Amino acid sequence: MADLDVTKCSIDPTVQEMLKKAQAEGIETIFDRAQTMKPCPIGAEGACCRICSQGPCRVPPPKKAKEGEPQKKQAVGLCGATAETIVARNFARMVCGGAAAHNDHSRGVAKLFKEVAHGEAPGYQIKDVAKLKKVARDWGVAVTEGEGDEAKPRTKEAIAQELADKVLIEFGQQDGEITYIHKAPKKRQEVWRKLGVVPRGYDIEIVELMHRTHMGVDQEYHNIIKQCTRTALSDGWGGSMISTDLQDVMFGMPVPVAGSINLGVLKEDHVNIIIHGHEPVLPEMIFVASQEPEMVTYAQNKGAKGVQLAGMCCSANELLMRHGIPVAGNYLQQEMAIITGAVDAMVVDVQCEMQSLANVVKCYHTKLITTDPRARIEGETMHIPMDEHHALDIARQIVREAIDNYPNRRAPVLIPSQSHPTVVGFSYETIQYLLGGSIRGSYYTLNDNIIGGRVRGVAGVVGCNNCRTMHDNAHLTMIKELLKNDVIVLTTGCSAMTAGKFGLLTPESAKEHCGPGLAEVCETVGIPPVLHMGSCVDNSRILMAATACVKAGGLGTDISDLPAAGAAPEWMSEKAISIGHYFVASGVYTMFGVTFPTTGSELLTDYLFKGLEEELGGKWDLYDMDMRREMEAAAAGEEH
Ligand code: BF8
Ligand code: SF4
Repeated sequence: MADLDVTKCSIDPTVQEMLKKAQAEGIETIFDRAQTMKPCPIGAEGACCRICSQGPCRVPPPKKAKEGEPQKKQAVGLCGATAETIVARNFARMVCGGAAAHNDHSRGVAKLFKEVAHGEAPGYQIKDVAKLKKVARDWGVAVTEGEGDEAKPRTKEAIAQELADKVLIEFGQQDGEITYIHKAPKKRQEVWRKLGVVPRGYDIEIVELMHRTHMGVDQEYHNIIKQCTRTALSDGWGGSMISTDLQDVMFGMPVPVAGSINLGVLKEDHVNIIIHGHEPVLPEMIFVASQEPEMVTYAQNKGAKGVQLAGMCCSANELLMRHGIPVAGNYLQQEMAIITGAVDAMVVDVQCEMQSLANVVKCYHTKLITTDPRARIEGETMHIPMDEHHALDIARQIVREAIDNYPNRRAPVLIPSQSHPTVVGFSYETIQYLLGGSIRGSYYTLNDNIIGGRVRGVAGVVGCNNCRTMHDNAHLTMIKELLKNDVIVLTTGCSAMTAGKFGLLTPESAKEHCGPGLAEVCETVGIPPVLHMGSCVDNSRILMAATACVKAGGLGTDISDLPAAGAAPEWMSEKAISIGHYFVASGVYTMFGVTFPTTGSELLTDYLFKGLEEELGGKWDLYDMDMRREMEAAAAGEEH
């Protein structure tokens, strides 16, 4: 275990408190490992190739020669691959990993949707018929049958069955264009068509990019990045958008709802169940099961007052947005939750679940339950696989496991006191409604405020935590700085949770944190200055909000004309790279923090940071240490 200064690990007091407890109890966490294991500097800049067994070949930029000494040449791989090729291939494989995660999530949702449409998934339903019809229209599925006066509404099942088939076909589609591309502004579609980057299907782009980055295939970096663009677009304007839409249809479209966030939402005298992961399919049923009166009685018979469900990572965002289920924390708090000693079961599905959970639970009574056949964890875990034909039964089994485990609590329980109220649930449709009321609901009101100078722009601040940088600090610093400058913030993922934990997801916070223009707008509309739009697949909602701004008029004819930017100041996952790249491809200036995975090639990084702008109107950038210091100094100046 490392000697940790917990105040440098996180700005979140709950994390600091739990880290102290972990230290006292001898539990190793990711924060210890971050101290003892330094990242490989060559891998960090993308300059290590290990895609064939002649490598790994390392090609970092040569050190600058001392005066009078000859400059060393830039190394190439054994096969002659240049740094540009190697770094581009590594970047591309991150895009592949991220897009695959989102598109495979989406496939699961689409398959469930088909079963629901055919009445083969008991417990699930088509909850939001208005959204079903809206999505059906996007896909060219008729919502009525018969002509003219004879026309009658089709049943929701008939619409859903046809829609499900159309959606599922696009996963394996080989040619043509994916449907949702047509929802982008016309001018954006033309940019993509001209460049030849419109995705044909959701699987094909990932497979082709994997092929092209195999040894000895695509060895021209512009060409590799071009396929990255096509693949990332198949995520943002494809898989992610499908997940968002079909989840809304089945589980309900989010509308503003109150919630609370941080480890303080756990209750010492309740059975605590944490839902952790990304796919809301089983969590929706666990929510139902945990509320059943028999289940509450069962918990009471075991000595608990009830069942407290709380979320972690993006499954949390999904449940929070639709049902107001409290959030226990973001990515770097998963080990911390168990260290409270109060979690009776942590139920995981897919993505962002650290394998170390299996190690931490050994020291507590917590049951770690995996539920997806694609995501098992070695060690002391329990596997209860999801089956959509019996989802509610499985959910009940899981809740009962947690309740049965309640009497086994052993370590001293310590739940941090902090939790903060939030208002969440801002789908792009809801924002439209709030901005203008039901009659002339329109993003025009926002545009009008931008044109009038009250709001200076829109920023999407999204993405992960990363233990290589102080937990939550960069998110909070950046968001506060944006608000101060009258920039409204749209947020998702772990970043949204940071905003919530530090009190920025309430309408009242506008007065305290925003410049006068934005504060006035938030007060008039009654919204928080930071709008929680959901999980990471819900970044598609941000794309739709940007498109709605373009369509409302007055700010240009393309997303790249908007005063809008994207940022993931603490990113760590491959999904973040796919998201960042589809933001860039959609015409957005996109800034990532901590490190950037292509710095091993100046040429390639220059292309991503400058060259792409000429083609796509958007570009990558790095939120580097200098910028950060400046912002932190500005923030500190405010406080003193
Ligand atoms: O999908 S923000 S750490 S939890 S990857 Fe993971 Fe990153 Fe959090 Fe959600 Ni998104
Ligand atoms: Fe080295 Fe080329 Fe093999 Fe990569 S593909 S490991 S650069 S020989």
